[in-house]
Amino acid sequence: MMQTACKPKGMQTAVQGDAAVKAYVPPGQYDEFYNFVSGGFSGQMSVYGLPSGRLFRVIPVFSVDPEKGYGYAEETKAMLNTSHGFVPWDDLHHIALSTSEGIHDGRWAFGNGNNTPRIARIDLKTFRTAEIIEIPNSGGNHSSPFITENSEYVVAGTRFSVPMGDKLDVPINTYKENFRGTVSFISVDQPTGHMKIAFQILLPGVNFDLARAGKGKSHGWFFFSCYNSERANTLLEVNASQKDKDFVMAVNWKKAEEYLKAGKGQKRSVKYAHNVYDDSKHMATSTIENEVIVLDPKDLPDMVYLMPCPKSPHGCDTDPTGEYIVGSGKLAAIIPVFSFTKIQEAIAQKKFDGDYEGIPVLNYDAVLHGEVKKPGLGPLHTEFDDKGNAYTSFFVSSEIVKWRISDLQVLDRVATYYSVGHLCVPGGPTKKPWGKYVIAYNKITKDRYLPTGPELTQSAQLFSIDGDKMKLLLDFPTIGEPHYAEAIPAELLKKNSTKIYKLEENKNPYAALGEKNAKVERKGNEVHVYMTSIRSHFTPDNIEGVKLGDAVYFHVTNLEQDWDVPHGFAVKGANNAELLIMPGETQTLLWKPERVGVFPMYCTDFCSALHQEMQGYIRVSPAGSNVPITFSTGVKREEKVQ
Ligand code: RUQ
Ligand code: CUA
Repeated sequence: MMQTACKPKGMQTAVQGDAAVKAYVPPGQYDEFYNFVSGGFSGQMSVYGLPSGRLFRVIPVFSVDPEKGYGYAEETKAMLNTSHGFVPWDDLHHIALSTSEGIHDGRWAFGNGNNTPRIARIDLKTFRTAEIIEIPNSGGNHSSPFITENSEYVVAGTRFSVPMGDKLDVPINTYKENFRGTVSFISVDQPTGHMKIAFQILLPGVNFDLARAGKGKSHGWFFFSCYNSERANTLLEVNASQKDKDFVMAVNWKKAEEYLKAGKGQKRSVKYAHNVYDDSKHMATSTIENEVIVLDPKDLPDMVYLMPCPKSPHGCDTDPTGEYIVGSGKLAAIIPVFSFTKIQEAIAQKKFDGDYEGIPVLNYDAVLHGEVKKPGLGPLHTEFDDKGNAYTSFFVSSEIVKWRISDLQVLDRVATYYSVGHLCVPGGPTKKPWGKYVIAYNKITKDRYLPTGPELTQSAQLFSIDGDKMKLLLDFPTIGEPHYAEAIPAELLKKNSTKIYKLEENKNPYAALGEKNAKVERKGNEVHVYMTSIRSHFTPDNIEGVKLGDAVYFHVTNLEQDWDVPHGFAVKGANNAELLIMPGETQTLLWKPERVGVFPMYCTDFCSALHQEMQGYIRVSPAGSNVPITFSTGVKREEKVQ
């Protein structure tokens, strides 16, 4: 059997038969699935339709987005606050869609910020970021976010181990003594979704890579892949690849909950931000928290176990039944599959091969269901269908390999172009895979698209999995570098989608709920413009009395109560962004004019036939001038004109 995937000759012909029909969604018709795709180093999450691959929306999460004013509008700035101050960028790798009883429920999507460790919750009614919580005692929040069966917790594991507590200024080469890892269990309040760090588990200084919750029979357990068990602090490419086996870590989080209840946790002082967006105030608030509770498995037995796993495991995936846990060693030539039942037996019978830093190591053979032999090179991630099959991505050999969980037989393989990272089967990480497709998110695009200079588009590929053989249906470009993605039936979301924000529910303190309430007020050197927008004018659209040195706050309320009628707002020389204001919403742009003159402002979203008429002027006079504040639209409401 072909081991390394050579590129087939004439790969353009790799698409056969009815592929075009299967991926074609005629104009005006809806896609079958929403596909939530992480944006990698763009820091955002993007939403595509499947099977068409059409892009619907980029949801700003960890990075500012001038297109929507996210991170620029005064109301949204607090979303990007951290213990390091305002951080306008991050690296989003993984998506976790909320589940109830292990099945997608369509409430929220979670995403991780790797660089300045954070977890975000996106509300799937509004497709907006609703909450961001920073993770203390963490560095490179990669093993994150992964979700338990009923969305009780989203879990975040640190990639980098770091010094913590009060011993922070230590030589890097004291890694082995001073660096530790943590995994954090963040509770999710039902039904509001509000997040809270319930507890952290303190762990040896290895790197955590990925994770999955148990489900079904393994509900109450969590599995993490760990590499760098060598605990190297330099040249990891060599020094963290010394050992034949690293670990998959099994955490009994129900046990952790018992310890927590029994008061066995230690309070640690830390500093992290917790940011919440309020949909009625249309405004985010940021709170700095000062404490977490840490559980140490050295003192608290029966909570954490390690299982040897060949060569630097990356993906760690549990099948829909919860019985099987698949480890994927990036440098391994087999795929080990662990059995939850055997793990429980091995624990009961104490089949340990010693310990690692005080944590019991289970005997490899005792917990192994079996190994998939000769699957390919560089296994990374595994997804599942509803028929007992698994699909594993192979980075080095650029292929997807389908294999059967029961007898570990390889059933099919298909080439990807090129170097596939994550895979997505709709519902693949849940108890109920929706099946039908597998999508490959590739790291390299090479010659698949028209060249666009040194950087080529990022790329996804859609394959059908409803027959015996996987078939390539479609290539589609993606935003940022896609890592993990999830897909959910459109039916589960589309009926709940928010169409407008109700004006009568708008509690923004700067809202003008009607043109009569529009006004301009001076408070010292702040000028507050309470402005409204409706097709096709602003109230007010002529403003005078602003002076150099003033800070002008445009609080714009969109009075529309119709779906899909946002208005935009921009003013010449503003050195931040536009606003894009949804129907019924209020958003604020801060403008500090730096010269005297009359400055145009206009609506940036083509809202009506007279959109191009939706404009106005604001006059800026020299500092110390005595031009009074006046404002108007059409008829002057204040008589005195300079
Ligand atoms: S990762 S390509 Cu950042 Cu999820 Cu495996
Ligand atoms: Cu409002 Cu264009």
